[in-house]
Amino acid sequence: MAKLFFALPVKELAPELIAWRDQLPWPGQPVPQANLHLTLAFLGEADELTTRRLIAAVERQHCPPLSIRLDETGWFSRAKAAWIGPKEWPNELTVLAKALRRHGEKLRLGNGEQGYRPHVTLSRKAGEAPAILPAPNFLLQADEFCLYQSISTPDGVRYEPLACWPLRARSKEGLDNEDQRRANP
Ligand code: 2AM
Repeated sequence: MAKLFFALPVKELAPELIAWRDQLPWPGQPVPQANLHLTLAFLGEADELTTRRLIAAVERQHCPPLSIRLDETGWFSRAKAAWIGPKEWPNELTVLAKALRRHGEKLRLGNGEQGYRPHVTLSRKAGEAPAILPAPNFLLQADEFCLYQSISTPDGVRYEPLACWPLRARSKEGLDNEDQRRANP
């Protein structure tokens, strides 16, 4: 069984986020740079066949590239996670997150949570909210999303991408092909 989730990688921005966090009195245990991501949907444990079905189902998921301004910090008191996230975000991000959650639900995956609050967790086991002034201002430009497997190791958790899909605007050609596929499945 694999523990799965969908997320936007934050590869290019990660070093800047880490440098910013590390010069602040940020609460909790820092998340390592390689583990930073913006979660889209949490799926939980899935067997191999279900994972393959999930990947096949997501193949035709469309979403344009996303620009997400990370301009506020927050804290999930129950999860004890301190994060950076957007005050406002493109509707396409919510639509993508919900669609991916739905793909999981159709395969009986997920945790039943309905809301979506985009964030990048910067520390765990945080006993308090980060009190950060002035407000941050980073731009996350996402051009792909990935399905990750969470792997526990003696050195901590590691997230391995199992599959990634580009975020791109629908081309006229793509639409035509898709219309054709629908007409002649
Ligand atoms: P988060 O900490 O950024 O919110 C892999 O475990 C990722 O899935 C975690 O980074 C976490 O994202 C999210 N996650 C883990 N357990 C979860 C749960 N029970 N409900 C929702 N998201 C969860």
